[in-house]
Amino acid sequence: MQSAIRKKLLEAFSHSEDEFLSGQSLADIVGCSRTAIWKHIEELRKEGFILEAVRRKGYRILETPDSVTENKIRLGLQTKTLGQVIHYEESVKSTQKIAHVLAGDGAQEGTMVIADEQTAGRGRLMREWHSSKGTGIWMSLILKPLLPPQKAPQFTLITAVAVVQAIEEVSDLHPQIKWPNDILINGKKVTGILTELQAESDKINSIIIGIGMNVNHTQKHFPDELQTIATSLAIEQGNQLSRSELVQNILERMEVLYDLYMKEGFTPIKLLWESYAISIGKKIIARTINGNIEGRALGITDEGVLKIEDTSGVVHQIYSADIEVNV
Ligand code: BT5
Repeated sequence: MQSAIRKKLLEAFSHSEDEFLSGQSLADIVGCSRTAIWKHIEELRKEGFILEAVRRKGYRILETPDSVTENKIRLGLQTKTLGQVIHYEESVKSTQKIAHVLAGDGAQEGTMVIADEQTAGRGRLMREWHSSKGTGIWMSLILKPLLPPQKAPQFTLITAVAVVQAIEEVSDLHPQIKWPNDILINGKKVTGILTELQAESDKINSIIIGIGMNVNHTQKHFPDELQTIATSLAIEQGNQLSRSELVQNILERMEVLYDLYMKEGFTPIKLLWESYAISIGKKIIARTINGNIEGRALGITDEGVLKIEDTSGVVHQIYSADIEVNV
């Protein structure tokens, strides 16, 4: 977590676009000495930011590194709550694990943990999540909605919509959502979402939303077992994308959708979700811990639960499963 000075400095640069900002005006905006400003500028340089300094004009940012550090995400981030506290680490076992500890210690709403690499990233049911260094977005976001725990699964669907919208914003791609937590492009998984809870019987304390997105992977980055099932945005788009811009977009979209959800409930989210969903109307198999259910996916309920009609016409409500489409 960084100082209030660094936060204000990056905000000033976010608003200045290509204009120079003099050392004195930065000192005034931020409320510190020119020497302090200079020290922060040096820190940014060490992190790979290229800053031009011109006598009598001041400073401007020419280039930023392709990183997902706190400074990089902060520069230009337009949210009120989400991502206002950022914990960046170069390498962690799992951002989800750290977010759980922070949430337990009373982290404020919108706190996020992000890492350049995870060595023990995980999916649902403790499955492995492959998170190679410098290639993807490995992040966990803490939300604290005043809601009962039964509502938590809806947050996977809200997040899925935010992720699809963010990808559409920065690329020409049109991802699809496979209920409940997969984002696919051309049938291959590009993002997985993991929603976990800290709750009492009647109220949520924190929701911890893990997002794993393959961004700049080439096919070589994936291990054998993922070769045929995983893809990245770069593979599909044909060029590399800025991970930090994607993170900013995810946070901004998520903030809008979260506000909408808290004001108007799940119905508007459901409509958006359905417009991106891959499985609706199709024949699917749902593999649940209680066995497989085969039939036609009818859609989701107002609670975000999947409805499947089997061959005898019975409609099943599925709360958690892995889905196979087009069987
Ligand atoms: C998920 O689980 O899809 C949720 C993934 C959440 C990962 C994020 S990263 C940040 C945060 N910190 C964590 O430790 N986790 C979260 P699930 O639906 O269970 O899918 C897991 C399955 O996806 C695995 O069994 C593999 O088959 C496949 N898989 C693993 N790594 C992948 C990757 N990088 N891209 C595509 N598929 C992958």
